[in-house]
Amino acid sequence: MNGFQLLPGRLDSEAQNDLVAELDKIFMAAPLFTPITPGGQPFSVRMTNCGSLGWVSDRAGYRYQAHHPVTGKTWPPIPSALLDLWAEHVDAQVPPDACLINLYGQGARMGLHQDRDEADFGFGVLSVSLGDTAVFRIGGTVRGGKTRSVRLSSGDVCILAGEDRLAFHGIDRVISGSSQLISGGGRINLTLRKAGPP
Ligand code: MD6
Ligand code: FE
Repeated sequence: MNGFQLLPGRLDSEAQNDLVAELDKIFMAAPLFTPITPGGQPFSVRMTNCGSLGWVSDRAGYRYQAHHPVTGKTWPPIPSALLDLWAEHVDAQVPPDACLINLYGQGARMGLHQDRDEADFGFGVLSVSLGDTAVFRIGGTVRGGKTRSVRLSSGDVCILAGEDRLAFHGIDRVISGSSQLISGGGRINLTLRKAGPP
């Protein structure tokens, strides 16, 4: 499996609601926090993680770590429905060890970036979108190259693998009011990764 793969409507509304219920429990165990870039700017999204490793960012840099930066506790486990998605679409032998959870409230976006803090780029990154539709932008592996825009709606799954594993990508904006899934509105993006060394 290679490149950028979009699976529109991969999760039906029942599966989406079940995931939101799981996420409500995760947010209690691992509260959302606002990360800071190494340069000191706050992100517009709030984040948390599940899995044995979680992605964090602060003045010291971007990294994966086993503990929540505020509570100091280990992250809660990855819901089994997400493990099943990974096994079906990314790797049936090696499970993901990290799931980054991003919450987009009013006006939140995500600048163009590469996901490159993982030990082995041979594993793809699988993303699940929930709630309001996002305008996703994806380009090539060189910053400043040609990009295209793709809408990610609630229940869509996309995968960056193979030649697109290090493609630049980001979220230009979220279309508020486009979904009723999340109470209070907004969008949640989950990205499953194999972050740690073998
Ligand atoms: C988002 N997604 O959808 C941001 N990363 O909110 C990502 O940054 C992303 O969609 C790696 C692979 C797929 C993604
Ligand atoms: Fe990313």
